[in-house]
Amino acid sequence: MRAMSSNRNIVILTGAGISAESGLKTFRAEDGLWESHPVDQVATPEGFARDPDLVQRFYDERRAQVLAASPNPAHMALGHLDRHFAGELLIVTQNIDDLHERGGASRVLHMHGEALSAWCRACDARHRWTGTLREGPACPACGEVAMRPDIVWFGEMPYRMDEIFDALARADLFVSIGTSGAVYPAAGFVQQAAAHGARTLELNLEESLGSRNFDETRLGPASELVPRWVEEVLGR
Ligand code: BJW
Repeated sequence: MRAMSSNRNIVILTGAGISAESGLKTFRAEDGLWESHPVDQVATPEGFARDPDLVQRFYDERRAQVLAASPNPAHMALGHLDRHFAGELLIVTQNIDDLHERGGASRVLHMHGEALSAWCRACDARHRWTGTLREGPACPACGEVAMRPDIVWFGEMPYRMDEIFDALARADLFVSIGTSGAVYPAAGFVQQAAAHGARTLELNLEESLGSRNFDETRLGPASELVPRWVEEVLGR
């Protein structure tokens, strides 16, 4: 088995678990987001077409929660890794919060969109958005009232998949942090990376649906596991 510090090309996949200790709810826990907001109502294009006000209110609240949250030691450790790791690194996050960026990371790709972005369906422009959308503000670019959350819902294509697949093919270490392995295509990244020869490591509070696919799983809170793993990688 290769030593962690010998890795030159790392792909990290993060999920809701890395932001749980920042106070942002995960989806599939007993008190998770899908308990109070059925997924087909708030996270599908059909749900949005049926009741746009409900969906806009859900994401208006999520946006406010993101703005109020702060990065935790796991985000800070990945920011430190990003600034000090000389090899190739890509943090692919399923999360729509900006806590990786506020934790100091810049090599971040948001495959499921961003809470602080609004997307105009009339002119395709995207705008940084910190306010609400439910009252139907006009698009700053074209003036139409057609803005939706810039979020990838079920049945929609996640963002920048070509870049992600290229990075997975080059990776010699794939690390998954705080994700249940319930949602594709992200749940399949571990097998893709392994097929190209990468070592695979999972950091999670508990065993996930995908645990059996990893070379190694470490269990515990991300705020403890991630800083420890980053120290290993940087060889300190
Ligand atoms: C801690 C912790 C702590 C807690 N420390 N850990 C079969 C094959 C392929 C696709 C499909 C398929 N069957 C159906 C599909 C399609 C569908 C899908 O996957 N459905 C499943 C239900 C099966 N996928 C799609 O529709 C996707 N698009 C698509 O597939 O396009 C076609 C395509 C094909 C091939 C290539 C490319 C494209 C789109 C999926 C969009 C998902 N959108 C959401 C909502 C929007 C974002 C938002 O509102 O925030 O994204 S759903 C939701 O789930 C959200 C998340 O990003 C995503 C993943 O959840 P995550 O992050 O794993 O959270 P949880 O709650 O599930 O888990 C938390 C974990 O943290 C747990 O494991 C805890 O233990 C852990 N944890 N505290 C460490 N302190």
